[in-house]
Amino acid sequence: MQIEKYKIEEHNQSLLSEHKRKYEFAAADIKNVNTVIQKLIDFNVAIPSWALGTGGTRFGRFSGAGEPGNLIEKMEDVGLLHALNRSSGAVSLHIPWDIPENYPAIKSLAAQLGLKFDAMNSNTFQDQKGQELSYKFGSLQHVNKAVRKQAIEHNIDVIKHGVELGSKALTVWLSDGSCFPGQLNFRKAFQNTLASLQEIYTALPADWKIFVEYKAYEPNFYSMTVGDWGQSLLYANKLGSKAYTLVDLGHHLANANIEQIVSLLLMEGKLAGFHFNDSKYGDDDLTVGSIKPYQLFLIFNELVEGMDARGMDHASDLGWMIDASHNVKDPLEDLLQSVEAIMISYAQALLVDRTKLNEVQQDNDVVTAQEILQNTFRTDVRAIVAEARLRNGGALNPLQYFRQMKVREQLIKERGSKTVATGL
Ligand code: LRH
Ligand code: MN
Repeated sequence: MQIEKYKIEEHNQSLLSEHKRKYEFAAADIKNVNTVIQKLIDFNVAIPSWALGTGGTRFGRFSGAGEPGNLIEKMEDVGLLHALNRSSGAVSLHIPWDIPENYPAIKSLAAQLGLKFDAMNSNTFQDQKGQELSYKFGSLQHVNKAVRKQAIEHNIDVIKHGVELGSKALTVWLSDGSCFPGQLNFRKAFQNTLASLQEIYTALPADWKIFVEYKAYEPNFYSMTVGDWGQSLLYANKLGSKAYTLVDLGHHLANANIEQIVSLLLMEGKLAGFHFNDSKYGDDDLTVGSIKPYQLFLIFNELVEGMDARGMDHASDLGWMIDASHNVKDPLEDLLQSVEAIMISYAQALLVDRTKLNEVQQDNDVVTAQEILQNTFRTDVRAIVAEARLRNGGALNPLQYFRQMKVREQLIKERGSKTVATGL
């Protein structure tokens, strides 16, 4: 299913006067409003191919209807999101959940939908049918060299798929670790994992990057062999200049100061990018900005400050990806809300008066520093984000369009109600 441009124009026409009123009010206080809007137009967030169907937990999965039953339909769903918000112009594939059978067909569909292929994701956290050796006790860390070899070859296969599609990065998240004290020799597990990553690193094309994603716990519950940003950075520094640390917002222990981690990884030039989501307790993979919107703003505040300090290009120098799971929401509505939350936090971070903030930081004027950040966080930038969409050919209110035009109902008519998407 594709969305016709004239239908989006009709939608925008119906909302234009209200939008213009709100936009003029919001823009009145923003000196460089057109610069801000251009940065929003240039900014895209990659959609995870594994989060286009209904997710679940070990306690149950309540499948939705009209889900994409194959990679083509998943691409079409990402194309739908991008047609509505013009900020979802990339897809991140997970192998083997989304093996591209016909590269030319997938590439021409991506071009037609205006989509790029962001980082590829390997999977050595599940045993596939017909797989010779099990990953029950890990993959790149495994005590058995043959298991490590099998996992290394899988990652190299994933790179090959990515090269065919034009991707430029491999994300490696390892479920490797241990569940009980004494189960694992931490040093040997680290050294096995590093040696395995070095073989994968050697197979990287010259213009590729490898993203080492860390996670504090789950599915191992005593130790994870890439358990925090420090361990990931240790691997990335030992691997070389093409290796970076990927920050999944849900992969931290409670109350971790993620914005400080981001600032320091940026300072070191070792920040890969993000798996955006939100959480209250563990790796809940909830809608971005749905639980801790202020933390998301503080993270983007550090990103804009740190990227500008290094002269980085906001849109292309980091990996912007969502990694969420939709247990109770329509996957596409959830993703529309997540992209909107990211665009709002980025827009607000662009409005922070950095000159003034630097001044009051130099004066240890703690109160004014907080006022600068919280006044910006309490600034309603939704009309600015909507104006960027309007100028970029998108819908003024993507979620309203999705509901009013009964997009899910149309997908159900096309696909039936029994299709199940591969993924989490
Ligand atoms: C692990 C993770 C990783 C993906 C998986 C789907 O929790 O965040 O990024 O491979 O989710
Ligand atoms: Mn992730």
